[in-house]
Amino acid sequence: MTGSNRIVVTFGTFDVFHIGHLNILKRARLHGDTLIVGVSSDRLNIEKKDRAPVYPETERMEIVRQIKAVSDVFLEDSLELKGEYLRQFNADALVMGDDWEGKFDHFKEICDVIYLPRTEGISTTQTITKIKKYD
Ligand code: C2G
Repeated sequence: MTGSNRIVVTFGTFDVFHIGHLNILKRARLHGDTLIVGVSSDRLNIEKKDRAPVYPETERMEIVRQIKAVSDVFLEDSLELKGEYLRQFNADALVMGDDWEGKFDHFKEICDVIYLPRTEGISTTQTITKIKKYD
C-alpha cells in the first residue's frame, strides 16, 4: 500500500514575517502532508495595494521556504491564476485565513477550501506603524 500524500496549498504576501504568518503555516500543514506556499510577487502587491512590500519577493520566499512546516514555495504573480496553481500542484486543499472567508468557495470544485481564524492582535501594517513610533 502506498502512503497518502495530501497536498495543501496556501497563498500570502508574508511581508515583515510575524507570528500570525507562522501560526497559519503551522496550522495549514496540519491539514495535509505537504504544504506548498504561493508568495505574492512584488509586482502583484504594487498592482493591488499600490505599494511594494517592505521585503522583496526573493527574501519573503526564502524566509517562508525555511519554515519547518513548509515543503516548497512558488511566486504568485496573478490573483486570477489561483485555480491554475491549485491544479498545477495537485492540491487536495486550499487553506486561507478567515479574512478571505467565502472568497474562494468556487475552488471547491478543485479541492477542499478551508478558512482558518487569523491570529488576533498582529498584522504587518500594525507592526510597521509600531516601528515608525520608535523614531
Ligand atoms: N494571517 C493570519 N493572522 C494574522 C495575519 C495574517 O492568520 N494576524 C494570515 C492571512 O489570513 C493569510 C496569511 O497569513 O492567510 C498571509 O497573510 P498576508 O501576508 O497578509 O497575505 P495576503 O496579503 O492576505 O495574501 O492570494 C492572496 C495574496 O497572496 C495576498
